[in-house]
Amino acid sequence: MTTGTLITVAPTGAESAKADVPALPVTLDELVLTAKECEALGAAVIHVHIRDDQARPTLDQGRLRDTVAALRDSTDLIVQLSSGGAVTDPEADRLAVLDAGPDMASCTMGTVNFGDDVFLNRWEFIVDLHTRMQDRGIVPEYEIFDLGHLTSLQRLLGKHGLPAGGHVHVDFVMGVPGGMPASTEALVACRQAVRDLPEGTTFSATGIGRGTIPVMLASLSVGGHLRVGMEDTVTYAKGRPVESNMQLVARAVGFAQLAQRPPVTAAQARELLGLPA
Ligand code: KMH
Ligand code: ZN
Repeated sequence: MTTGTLITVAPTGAESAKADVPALPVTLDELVLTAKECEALGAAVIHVHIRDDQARPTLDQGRLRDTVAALRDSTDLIVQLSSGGAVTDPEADRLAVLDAGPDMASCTMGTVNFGDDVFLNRWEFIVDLHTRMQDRGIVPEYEIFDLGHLTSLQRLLGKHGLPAGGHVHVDFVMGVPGGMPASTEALVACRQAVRDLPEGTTFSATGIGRGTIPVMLASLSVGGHLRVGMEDTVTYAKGRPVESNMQLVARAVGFAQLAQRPPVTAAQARELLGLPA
């Protein structure tokens, strides 16, 4: 069992506008530079959403392939594409994300209200995503926005088997308006429910907005890993906008070191997540 901390950076997301958040990496060059700098600081996984020439979220197949290739050329980071996209993305486009051949892809374990929107994840769609990833050797990160999503994951694995590589890794996304709160109590409840999943299941956690720091500290204290980045928060501290993703990764690394659980390298993360070396 690793005692280190797996740090995932989620630098862009699909929700913030470049006009509102100028530091958001939206071009391929900005993304690659961010990836290199976050890797140097201690990130091991990059959770990727891409943008078009107008900085709008897109699941364009060519751009996704170019992005995977560029990140592999420039870094050793584990490339995790978002299959969640934006709330408006059709299921077919979200499934087609896998055609870009990432190491990992996200797989959200249920529908959730998402602010004023709905992030739709039908059971049949989840099964489709999970089985396609099994077929292609793409390792999922199961996104958990609510406690019941863990029950759905237990059902999924029971009916359709373990993911590629045989290791189960989940990410608690806490504090989305409509999902579970970004509280220590909710994280502990999730951590308890993880015990019903296959032995060795690992988890990371991220708190949205002001939940970032409490969730980070709570996750470290109960043996969890960390996801940070401008997808999840654009405010560093009260009244202080995030200057860059690197600022968030550096803070996470500092907390992990204080917790005596320093960041794992990308190579160690591959082993942890059941990815080929
Ligand atoms: N943008 C959200 C609707 C994922 O990347 O898989 C979905 C999301 C989760 O960010
Ligand atoms: Zn995402």
